[in-house]
Amino acid sequence: MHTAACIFDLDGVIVDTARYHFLAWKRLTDQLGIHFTEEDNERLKGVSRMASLEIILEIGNRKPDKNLKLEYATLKNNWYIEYISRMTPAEILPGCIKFIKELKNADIRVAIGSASKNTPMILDRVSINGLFDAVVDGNIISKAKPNPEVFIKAAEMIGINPKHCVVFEDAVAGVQAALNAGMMCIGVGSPKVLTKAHFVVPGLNEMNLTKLLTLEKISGYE
Ligand code: B16
Ligand code: MG
Repeated sequence: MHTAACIFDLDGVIVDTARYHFLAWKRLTDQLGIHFTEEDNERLKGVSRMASLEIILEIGNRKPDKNLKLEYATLKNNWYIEYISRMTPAEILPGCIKFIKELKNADIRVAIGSASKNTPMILDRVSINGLFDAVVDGNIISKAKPNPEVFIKAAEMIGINPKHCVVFEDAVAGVQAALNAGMMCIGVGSPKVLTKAHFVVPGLNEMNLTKLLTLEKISGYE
């Protein structure tokens, strides 16, 4: 096989929005008197908004009712939107556009597979909404990563068999989702964290087409 499509997670792979998620959650936890650290924030990567809130409430040993939970999630999201609405194209992570353009020139389809409901706004703020053949995000899917729905849906939308897709992911739950979809997965971040990924690179600036094809060969996915 020759890779026919690459599916990119958004937060942590294309843009570094993890710090904005942290700032917004931190504002909420400070208000609630819950001790929440950057280390705790690592557990929220790739996890949906409501599931993230559940983790935070567990850390703080709080059990609010459903309505209060929705109120907390809305508060956090409003603060998050305040931060991301100020994002600029300069915040696209290094090497990302160059690699995606190289893939497109080689006739490889590119898609977004993100848990975030704020994906359209982020793509718009950093001016890359026209770059992808398909965008699958938290507004379309109902099952959060590690469920493979987000990546399977992306493959479906671009008309490519999942086994010919490669996923780029920065979160443990996202790597597992890619594997559950039967796709090759290249982790973006630390190999100590993304232990289940087929390969791990520190960032997309370390990727190019030749390297992708070489990794594909080694993995046995070719
Ligand atoms: P929202 P990804 C994920 O995006 C983030 O990693 C995760 O921290 C966040 O909770 C989730 O999106 C939901 O985001 O509140 O904007 O809908 O990494 O899958 O692109
Ligand atoms: Mg991510």
